[in-house]
Amino acid sequence: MDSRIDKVRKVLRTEKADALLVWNSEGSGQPATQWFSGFSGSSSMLLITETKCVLVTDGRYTAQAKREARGFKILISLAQKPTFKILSEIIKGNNVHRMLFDGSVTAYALVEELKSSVTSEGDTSFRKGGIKKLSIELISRKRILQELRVVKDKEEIHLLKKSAEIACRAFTRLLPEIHAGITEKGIAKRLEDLMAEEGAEGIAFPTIVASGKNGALPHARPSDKKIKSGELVTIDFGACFHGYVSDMTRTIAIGKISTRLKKIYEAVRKAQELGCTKAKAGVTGRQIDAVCRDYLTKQGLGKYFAHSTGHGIGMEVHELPIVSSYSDTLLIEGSVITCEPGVYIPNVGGVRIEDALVLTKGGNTNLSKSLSKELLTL
Ligand SMILES: [Mn+2]
Repeated sequence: MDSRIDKVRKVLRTEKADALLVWNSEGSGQPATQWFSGFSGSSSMLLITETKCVLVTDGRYTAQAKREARGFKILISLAQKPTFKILSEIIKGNNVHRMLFDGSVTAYALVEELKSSVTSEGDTSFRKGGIKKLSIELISRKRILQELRVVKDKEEIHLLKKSAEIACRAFTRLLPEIHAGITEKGIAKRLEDLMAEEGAEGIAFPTIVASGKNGALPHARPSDKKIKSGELVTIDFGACFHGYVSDMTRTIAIGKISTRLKKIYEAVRKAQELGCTKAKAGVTGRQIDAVCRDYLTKQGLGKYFAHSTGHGIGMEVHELPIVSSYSDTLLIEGSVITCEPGVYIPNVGGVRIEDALVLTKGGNTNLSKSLSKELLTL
């Protein structure tokens, strides 16, 4: 955890700021809080300065915070002493004048409350020190919490691998159970149960199962529709393991499918493989997106590929880096991204294939390589 705190302090120096505030309000900001401190509770306030690490939470989490957030000073908010009051005292006691927060995960209402609370006149704790009003500047650095997590360390890569392996094993067990006549919802439910059996502590996101024409909706919700022979079924799923998520997609055929669907499948498979081959440290998201998109365009399918090629993944399903046609940032070794081109044709169906890749200097490690991408007919 120390190197993570060091990263924050480096940012504080560049930004000439005295503290980073992470507000974890029933989940928002939670992954960052856990990443910095180890604390996995749903509600807390974390403040990191050049010399101190403080975690404020409530009575529900006293024991848990002490156990998980080693290296952090734990303070418990009470009705008589709410979090804002504790924060005001820390700010005052540590000469915090410029405080960073991540505007992309911190509620506007909270920032307003914070402003009025920490700068309010007449606060007794300030009067004692002879200060009537605190002058504090709140600076939003959008996505700073994800930026800090963009390069994964060894332990994180290990957990992402485990999370992917759980999902892969569950899918492998699911396949023999799939046949015409079962519903999309039934498949989704079974896959989620299998992931739990394989060791997932939860699902990364609600499983997508889209069959036949439903496959034309990239993020279709599983329905009561029964899958039929001649259809493609797209299954997009992931597990959560020790706070780290997996995300993968396979499209399978039920019985004999049309030549057109087969051609679409092969085009997506080839595009996805081109993307996987391109992905490595030193290239941009735009370059990976371009190889997939250009290939599909050449096949006359470009206009049916209506989303970006991938996204970063870690403690959140969608995090930095960006893997799309508008990202010119060079990808860094140790980042983990997905590669998931797809084709969605209204009233016909769709195909998506997705793997998560750990970027290395010369290439990448595919976290879902145990799942074949050859068209599987069940
Ligand atoms: Mn994805």
